[in-house]
Amino acid sequence: MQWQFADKRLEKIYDKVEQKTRLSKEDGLLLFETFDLNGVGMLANKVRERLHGKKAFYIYNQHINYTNICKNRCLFCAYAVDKGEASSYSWDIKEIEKRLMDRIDEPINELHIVGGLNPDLPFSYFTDLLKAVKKIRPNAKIKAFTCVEIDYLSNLSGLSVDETIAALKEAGLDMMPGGGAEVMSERVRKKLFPKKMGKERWLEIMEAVHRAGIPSNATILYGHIETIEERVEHLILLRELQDKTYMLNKTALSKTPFERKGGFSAFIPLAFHSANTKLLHIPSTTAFDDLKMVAISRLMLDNFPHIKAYWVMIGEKLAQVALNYGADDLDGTIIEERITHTAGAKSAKGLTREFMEDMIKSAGFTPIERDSFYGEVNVKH
Ligand code: V47
Ligand code: SF4
Repeated sequence: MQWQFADKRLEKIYDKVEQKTRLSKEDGLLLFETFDLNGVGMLANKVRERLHGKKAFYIYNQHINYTNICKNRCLFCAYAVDKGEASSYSWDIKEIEKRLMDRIDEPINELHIVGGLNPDLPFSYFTDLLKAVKKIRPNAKIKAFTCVEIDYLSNLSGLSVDETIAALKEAGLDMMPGGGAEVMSERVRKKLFPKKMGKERWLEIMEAVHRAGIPSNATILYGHIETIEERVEHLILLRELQDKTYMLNKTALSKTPFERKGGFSAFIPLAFHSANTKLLHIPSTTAFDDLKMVAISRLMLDNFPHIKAYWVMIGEKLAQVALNYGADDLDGTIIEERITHTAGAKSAKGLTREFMEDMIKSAGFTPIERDSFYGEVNVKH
């Protein structure tokens, strides 16, 4: 029997989901406009179950935010400071080695490494950093640097974008996180992150990254001044790039457990947190908005294998609920997250593997510990 939608307009989207037809911009707008959250969630869950059944993924990871000095100073960012400010820091390679060694007994599978744009760091710092991490953790994958950092490093080194990516890959870069695109709207960029690259450059660099055989994630920063239309346009731009890199990388990137269809692996909606930013007047996102963002991402991004509910941003409890609204991944155990916690996130600093597994099981899903490429690890049969 067909689901009884509170908002009958969703019936035509149900038919499209059933027939695996791509949703249009108008469909995306309707999904954001409707108050029928459970209807939207049911549709997203249908897609989620088709792709992953009852599996829910997480990873045992460690974040390394190597410096908080950043010359961009985006208005939404609480993490970045100017050089000389009391809270500024920049870790040298020895400090990073120490932080890795402090946790060497833990079964960490992925190092997530990002930082600000600190003019004092030479290009060699970045290749040395990757090599040092690989030496200490040869079996873990390195997911590092956003397109913003790649663009910066290309300018710093005088290398082309392709050469920069090749040099970083050679030094140990395995994958890139999402981040940096924020919301692909020139209107929003001018107001909130005027010093950061625009959407054309972000898409151009991401395409080059995928062409080089390096997979990445993608994100959206939502819940500030963006419109619903800008959110939908952002999702469509990502979907189009995913189609394009599939064509480019048919052989290189499709041989993964889930037959990845392009360079993008997961999409992560990031809920804006205003504490300690210049946008303090903007209220937090609501649970309604957070769940809808997850669900609509699942529905619009039909060519993305994974949607993450990032518990650091929306809290452990809502992330668990989001598993029924289209999300199939809860990201990682993470012990030390700085970017969102500086902006006032109330979530825990880190979760144990047991907590993560219990959270997934009690929502009716099967926990799967994964590696960076969604290969299953520590499988207990
Ligand atoms: O690009 C900055 C966001 C991003 C705030 O790929 C903020 O697996 C909320 O990209 N409130 C970096 N968000 C984080 C990121 C990420 C996180 C987790 C997993 C992955 C992945 C990627 O953090 C930035 C920006 O969009 N951000 N300030 C803030 N006040
Ligand atoms: Fe710098 Fe990134 Fe923060 Fe912008 S979001 S100020 S680029 S660290």
